[in-house]
Amino acid sequence: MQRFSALALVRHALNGRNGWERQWRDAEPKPAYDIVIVGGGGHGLGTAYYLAKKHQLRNVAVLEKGWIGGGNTGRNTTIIRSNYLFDESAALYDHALRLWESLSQELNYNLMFSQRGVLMLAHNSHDEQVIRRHVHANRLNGVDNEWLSASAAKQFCPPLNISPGLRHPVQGAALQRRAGTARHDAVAWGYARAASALGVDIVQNCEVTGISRDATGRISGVQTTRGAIRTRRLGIVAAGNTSVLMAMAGQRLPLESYPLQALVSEPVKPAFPCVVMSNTIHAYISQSDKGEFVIGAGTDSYISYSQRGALHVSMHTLEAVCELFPIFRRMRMLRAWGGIVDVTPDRSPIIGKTGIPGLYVNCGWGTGGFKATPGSADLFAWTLAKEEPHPINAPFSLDRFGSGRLIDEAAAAAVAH
Ligand code: FAD
Ligand code: PYC
Repeated sequence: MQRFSALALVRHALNGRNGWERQWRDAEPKPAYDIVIVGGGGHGLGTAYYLAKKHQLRNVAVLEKGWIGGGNTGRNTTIIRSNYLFDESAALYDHALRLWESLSQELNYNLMFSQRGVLMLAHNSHDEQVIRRHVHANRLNGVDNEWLSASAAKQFCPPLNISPGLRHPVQGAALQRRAGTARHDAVAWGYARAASALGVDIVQNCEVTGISRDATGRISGVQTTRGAIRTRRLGIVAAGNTSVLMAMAGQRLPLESYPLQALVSEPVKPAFPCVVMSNTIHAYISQSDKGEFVIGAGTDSYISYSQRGALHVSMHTLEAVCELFPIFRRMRMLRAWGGIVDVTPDRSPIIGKTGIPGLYVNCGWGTGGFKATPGSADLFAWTLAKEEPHPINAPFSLDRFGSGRLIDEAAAAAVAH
C-alpha cells in the first residue's frame, strides 16, 4: 500500500477517489498490518503515533469510516482537566494533562492548548462537600486544585453572577489552574500528520463492517467497505460505536450510547477568561480563540445513536448560562451539534484486552475523553505493543465489571449522564 502525507489526506477527503484507492481495492493478496486501529479520532490517531514513535511499530493502519476528527474529537467543548476523585483516575488524567503541556512542541503543530483554568461551581451544601472532597483528594495525589469562595470565584471570572437571589446561587468553586482548553480538530490533524510521517497508513472513508477470527479464536482481520485487511492485533477506538463493532467479534461490553450536544455563539471580542462548569445545572462555558462562546449541555435522557441532542436539553442549558452570566442574554447562537458518547456503569473508561485474543478496546470515555486524548493514546499504544496493560491503565480493564473493582467517577465526570 502506498503511504501518503497529510496533504494527500486532505486531497483524498475532498475528492474521495484516486488511483491509490482503486489499486488497494483490487489488491491480492489482502494487505496485512501488524496492528489495525479502528477509529480516526484523537485517541486512535494518537495511538498510531505512539506505536510508531515509542514502540517502533510502523506497519500500522488507522481505519476511519468518515473523515479523521469528524467524530467526538471534532465535536466536543475542549475542556481539559485532571481533577478526578480516585487515585487511579488522578494518575490517568494527570498523565494526559502532563502530555498536553508539551504536545504542540512534540507534534510541531499548534494545538492552541491554553491553561486558562477551570472553575467548577458549587450551588448548595451538597455540591460544596463533594467539590471540597475532590480538592483534598486531588491535592493528596499531587494534582493542583483549590477551593474559592464565591467572591474569589468572581474575581477570577468577572462575568460570573454571584447574587444570592439566583435560582442556583453560587456558593463557591473549585479552581484547577493547570486545566483549560485546546483546539479539538488540531489534535486529530497533529497526530495524523506525525503518524503519517512515521509510516502509518491512515485510511478515510473506510468503514469496518466485520471482524474475522481464525480457528483458534484469535483475531485474523477485518472486512471494510474498501476490502478485507489481515491483522492479528486489532484496537477498537470508536467512541459511541464501540458496542456495534465489538458485536461483530461476538464480544459484549457494559456500555450505553447517548447523544451529547454543544453549541456556539456568534464571535465577539475576548470577554471570558477561563472555563466555568456547573454540574448541578448542566452547563459549561468558555470562549474559543475565534471569539465564540462554546457551551455544552447534559446528555439526552434516552439511549440513541443520533448525532444531535434534544432541543429542550440545550434550552435548559442556555437558561442556566444566562442566569449565571447575565451579560450573555443578548448573544445569538450560531450552531448546535451533537456527538454519541459511550458510557460505562462507573463512568470510567475501559482500556485494555478483551476476552478475544488479539482484540483490544479503548472506550467508555463518556462525556469526558477529549482531555484524556494523549494519555489514553500513549497507554493504549503500550498495551497493544506489549500485549499487556501499562500500570496506569491496568485498573481500567474490562474485568473490573466482573470483579466489582469499579472506579466510580460519576461526580468528577461532571456532565449529567
Ligand atoms: P472519536 O473522535 O469519536 O473517534 C472515533 C472514530 O471512530 C470516529 O471518527 C468514527 O467515525 C469512527 N468509527 C466509528 N465506527 C467505525 C467503523 N465501523 N469503522 C471505522 N471507523 C469507525 N471530553 C472532554 O474531555 N472535555 C469536553 O469538554 C468534552 N465535551 C464534549 C462535548 C460533546 C458535545 C461531546 C459529544 C463529547 C465531549 N467530550 C468531552 C467527550 C470527547 O469528545 C470524547 O470522549 C473523545 O473525543 C473521544 O475521542 P475518540 O478519538 O475516542 O472518538
Ligand atoms: O469532561 O470536563 C469534561 C466535560 C466538559 C464538558 C463535557 N465534558
